Parts: sequence; C-alpha cells; structure tokens
Amino acid sequence: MTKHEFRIVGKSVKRQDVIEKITGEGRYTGDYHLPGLLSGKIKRAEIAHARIRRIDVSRALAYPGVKAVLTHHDVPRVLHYGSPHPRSASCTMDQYILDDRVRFWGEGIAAVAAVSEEIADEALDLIEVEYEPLPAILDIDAAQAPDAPLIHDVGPGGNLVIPPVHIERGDVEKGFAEADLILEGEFSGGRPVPTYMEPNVCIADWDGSNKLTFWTSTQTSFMVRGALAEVLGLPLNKVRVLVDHMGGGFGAKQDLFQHEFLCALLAKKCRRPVKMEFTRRETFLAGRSRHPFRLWLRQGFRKDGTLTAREMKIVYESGAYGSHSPGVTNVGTASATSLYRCENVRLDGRAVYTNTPIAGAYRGYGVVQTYFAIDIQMDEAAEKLGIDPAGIRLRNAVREGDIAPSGHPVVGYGLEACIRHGIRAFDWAGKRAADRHDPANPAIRKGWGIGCEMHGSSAYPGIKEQGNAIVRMNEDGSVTLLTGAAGLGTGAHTALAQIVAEELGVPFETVSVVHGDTDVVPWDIGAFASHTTYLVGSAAKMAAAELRQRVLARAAEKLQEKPGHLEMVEGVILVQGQPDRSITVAEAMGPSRGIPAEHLVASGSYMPTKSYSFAAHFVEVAVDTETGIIECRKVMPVHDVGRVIHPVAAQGQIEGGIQQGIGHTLTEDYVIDRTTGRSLNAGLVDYKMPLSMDMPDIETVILEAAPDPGGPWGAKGVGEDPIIAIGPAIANAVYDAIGVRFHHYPITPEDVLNGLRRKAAE
Ligand code: SMO
Repeated sequence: MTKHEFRIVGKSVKRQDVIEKITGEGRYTGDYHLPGLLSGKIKRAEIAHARIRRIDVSRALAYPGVKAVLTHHDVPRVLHYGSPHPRSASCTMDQYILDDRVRFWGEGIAAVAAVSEEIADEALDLIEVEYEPLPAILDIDAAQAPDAPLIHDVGPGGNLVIPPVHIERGDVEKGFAEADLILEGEFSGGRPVPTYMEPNVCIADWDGSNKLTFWTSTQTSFMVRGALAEVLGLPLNKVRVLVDHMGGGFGAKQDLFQHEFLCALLAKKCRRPVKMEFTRRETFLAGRSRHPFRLWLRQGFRKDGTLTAREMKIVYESGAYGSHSPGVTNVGTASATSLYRCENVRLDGRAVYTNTPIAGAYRGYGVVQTYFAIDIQMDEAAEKLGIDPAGIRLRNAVREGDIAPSGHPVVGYGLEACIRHGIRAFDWAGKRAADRHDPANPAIRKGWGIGCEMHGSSAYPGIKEQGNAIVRMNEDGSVTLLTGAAGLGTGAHTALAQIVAEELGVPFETVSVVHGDTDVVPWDIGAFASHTTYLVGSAAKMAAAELRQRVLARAAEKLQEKPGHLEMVEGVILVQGQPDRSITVAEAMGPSRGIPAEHLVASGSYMPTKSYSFAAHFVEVAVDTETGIIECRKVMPVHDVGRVIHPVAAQGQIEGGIQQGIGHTLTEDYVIDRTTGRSLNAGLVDYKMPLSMDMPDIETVILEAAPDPGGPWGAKGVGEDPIIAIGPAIANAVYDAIGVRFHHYPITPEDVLNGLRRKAAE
C-alpha cells in the first residue's frame, strides 16, 4: 500500500480528547471525588540512612479529624518490586511498603488518613521518630569502596543492585592494535527528573465484597493490579485499576509507588475512600529520576575514521532502591554495542545503591548516558583525524542487518537516511564553514553540532500476548476500541483509533476508544518503551481486519452476495463492479430481512520482535563568553519513524523530547547534598526546566525512510528517541563554538566560564 492510498493514517486528524483537555473538562485522577473521601499524607524521613528505633503515632492518632496512621508495624512485611513488571529482569525486589529502616532522605516512614489534607499534614508533625543514624553512602565512589557499609541485604553484595553486566565481542586487543588513533575519556551526568505536569495521584476505595477499586495515574495499570493483589493477598478479580487522562509519565510512572500501597491500606483500615496526591516537592523526593552516571570510554579508530575497538565501563547510580536499574543497566550497556558499528567491544555495566532518591525508568532508559559519551568521543575522533563530524558518522553508522543491542538483526534501518537528509536540509557544510562570531553581539560565539541515536521498542521475551485490542462494531455501525494502553497525553489513543478506522474502512469519527479500566479492557503490558502505536497498534489492526471480515459476512447475507465481492469504504459497503448496490455499515448491523440487530466483536493479540527507530539531530548554539550562558538556537531533528500515523502528534513528541533534552544538557539537575543526603532543589523554583522562551527554533523532519515489518504499515516508536541525540549534539556544538570540551551534563554557565579560563591559560 503506498502512502497516497491512506484515508486516515498519516493525517493529523483532530485528536479525540483535545477539546475536553483544553477546555478543562477532561478528567484526571485528581478530579475524582467520592463521598466520604479522606486525604492521605506521608511522613518523610529527614535523614539519609538510619534505623527507626522508635516511632510514636499516639499524638497524631488523637488529633481531631485523623482516621488512621500506619507505620512499619501495621503493614504487611512483603518485599515487592519497586516496579511491577512481573518477575521481570528489568526490576529488583528490594522494597518494603514501610520498613524499620530509612535508606534516603525523603523516604516515607508513616502514613496518615484524615478528613482534610491540612489535618493530615498537621498530623504528620505529631509523629515522633527516634533514629539510630547509620553511615550514609552519598556517591558512586563511596558505594563502591571496599569497606563500604551495605545499604541492602539483598543483591549480589558490594552495594551492587545486580551482578555486573559484561558484554564482549570480537578481539578488543587486536582492534586497538589496528588503530591509528586511540581516545580515552571519562564522562558523567547529573540527575534530571521527569517533571510531568500531573503529580502522582491515586484513590483507593473498598466495597462491601472486599474488592478494591483503585484510580491511579500510571503507565502500567495491569502491573499495578498485579502488585497490589499480590501484596494485599487478593485475587486479580478483586482489584480494579482505573486510569483516566494522564498529565505525562515519561517512564517514571511505570513504577509501583509506596504511596499506592499505603493509600490502599489506609482506605482498608478506615473503611472509607482515601486519596493521595503528591505535591510537586514529593514528585522530586519520592518520584524517579534518570540515573546519574560515571562512564569511562576508550575507542580505537583507523585514519579513515573507521572504529576498530571500543571499551566502556559505566556505573549507574540507582539511589536507595533498585527500581529499573537492572533494565537500565542491561539496556544501557548493550546500547554501546551499536549505533556506530564496531566488531570488537568490551563493555562493563553496573548499578550501585546509594542513600539518595530513587533513580528509575525515564525516557531514553539508560541509553541517554551511553550515547552522550559515544557521540562526543566520535566528534573528538573526527577532529583529530581531520574528518567532518557528519562524515565520520556516515562511515561508522550501524547498517541494516547488523546485530542490534537486543541481539536481533536491525530491520527498518533509517539512520543513514536521517544523517544524509539533515546534512542537506540543515546546510551542514555551509554552517560549519560560517563565521562563529555574531555581528549583533561580540561576546557570542556560534557553533554547530550533530548527534545520532537509535532506540529499541517492544519485545519482552516470554510474554506472547504483549499487545492486545478488542474492537466492537455496535448495532448502529459505531465502533468501540478497547485497549489497556494508558494515554500519557501523547495522542496514542487517537493513533489507535486512526489505525482501526483505516483498517476497518469506517470514518475516523465513528471510532471511540475505551481505556484504563482493568475490569473491562484487555490485558496490557503498559505504556512504555515507545511501543503503544507499534505494539497495541498492530493488535488493533489485526482485530480490525478480523472485524471487517465479520461485518462483510453479515452484509453479504443481507445483500445476498459473496463476502469476497464486497468492500467497505468510509462506512459504506459496496458490491464491487455494481456501483448502484451498497448499504451502510449501520444498515448491515441493524435488523432487516428477518436478521436481528447485533454487535460483532473481534480481538487481536500481538507479539512483536524488537524494533528500532533512528534519528540525527543538528543543532546551532550561541555561547555567551561573558555570562557563560549557552543558548540553543536552532534544532533540526531528523527522525525515521517508518510510517507516521499522526504527524502533528509525532512532531509534538519530538519537540517535547528536545525540550527535555535541552533541560538535561544545560540546566536540569536534581541536587542531593553529598554530606547529608538532603535534597537541595526539590521543586520548580530551584530546578530549572526550559520554558517556552528557552525553546529553540525547531524544524522537525519526519522521514518514512525504513518501515518496520512488525509495525502497523511500518510504523515504529517515536516516544523516547527525541531525548537521546540532542544532548551530545549540543555538547558538540558548544565545542565548535568555543573550543572547550565538556564530558558531563548539565553544562552550566559556571562550567563554560571555567572552561574558557582554563583554555585561555593553556
Ligand atoms: S523509560 Mo520508558 O516509559 O520505557
């Protein structure tokens, strides 16, 4: 099927939820109110590492309006996965709902339910805690010291979250022996936090049959259901999880959070519904950040720029609990086998516990860190060898059929197309030859940089029905799609409706989407890994194709024709070659000729293989040599998405990723005091996200260079990709502007001024 034949796919149709959202009518979890609703709050530790010697809640319990208080004495002592992936290699089981030990400043140690938020808050201050302080481990080095005290009893020891990940291919020594140039460097990065608009929120309500109804803002409703059922000792049909609109997740809302268990337990104890809503501050204290990291990279190159060997050691800082560290460490370490092809690699990846807030899944999942280092060193090699930075990338770029980090061969390969397109469209050669000075301001130096990325979506070994959809043709010809995929605000549900309408042959407006009720919708693995359109979209397409056959069979009965002679276009069923004979879908479904009205249902289940998307980002920066401020002026992100379902939604994803990436690279860092473990900037006053005025001029290019055979009409993921290449592209552009190399993020104005001073002293 060539593109011009699409009716709905590839068009930026009006998003189904857009009016309700922009008029404030759309309901989010925080908008729900139930009769008798109580407010839950969490008492948070103000110490980084300690044993709780005594916790006295009597004054809090006696406070008027307080209905229940929970401490570690009152909750089941069950270890759970910080993230709910069932028995998954992605996560560790190292958290109690409440423990008699504190492992980071801000960890929840007790919970209160009261008739109002204010009373619950006041009651927190009445809880008396006596700590026995333990030595706090507050950085990666301290965690790895030979005599370091252990933060956890579980795990392989040495404060490692999992045994080190080791990947070796080819002959690394031989590779370095063949190199004309060997580069070695150390890299690091801070702690960006996914500042979703909607702070975490949940409501728990138990009914008389001991069934729990649980509203929550999560990417993984079925995993939340599973973890709650397991910890609470309930069968799955006694836990109903509901997710309405969400104000973002960015990976962090994959986890099953402490407050979710506590909310359910408080509601049970009070026999009244309880709501727990994070403050913005709590999203920092108790949310999930990207993993801070240390990375050492050594690579060999031939004179022509060809990579001959790569050796990398990366340590991710997990914080106090494992959360997604196993997955991040595995995915992030393996990512260094690819992007730029290299036969001889030796990689070592670790994640270590520290007494700091929890790092977890965040858009770009371990890959942001490794590609930041690899793409900066690629630029250094280009300079040393006198090769153009885009040229050295074209020489080394992964190719179709190469082994991807997942171990599968790369299919749907579009990286070279992205680089080549950007070279032309950005006028790369012209820009790089241009004057670095800005005639308008003598303090400004301009620079241009490039970064590349590939990112995998989907494929979890062993789970056969990862993507599921049920499509129903109602008696009046309207269509209902049931999906378990959460809508994070990306437009994924609209894309799913487009896919169904396209495949079925009905108008887009006649398809409505039901989601987010685990009692109603088919099982879903969760909305993460950039896979909703790819994975659930494929399942929806399968379901729609089957439903189409069933509708045509019904129409054939009515028309007394063979189903094979019929086609369905925009809700009209036509007899091929007989333009005067047609009925509408509504007529086909409704009663006539003695056939009663009925609805028809079809379902689709899909097990994907790994799919990779590709991008090259071209960036222009302006560095103010007097203030040290880096301004990202222009970005041309060139993305290969295989097949675009909704261009404006895809563009929104890309622009949002660039905004987050600029934040990571230049201003965002959640800072933990390295002597006390205290959070220094938990909130949006001191944590600097880029605002609209900080945004560059973005000229997004979406290519359909290499459709993936596993996605609907070739569509691939686009969610995580845009955050990955922008960081190194900016760092490379800064070097182009001022001749100072930075191997860390965020690159602050102080760093720039210090760098310029160092350079002047050389
Ligand atoms: S960090 Mo993502 O939601 O796999």
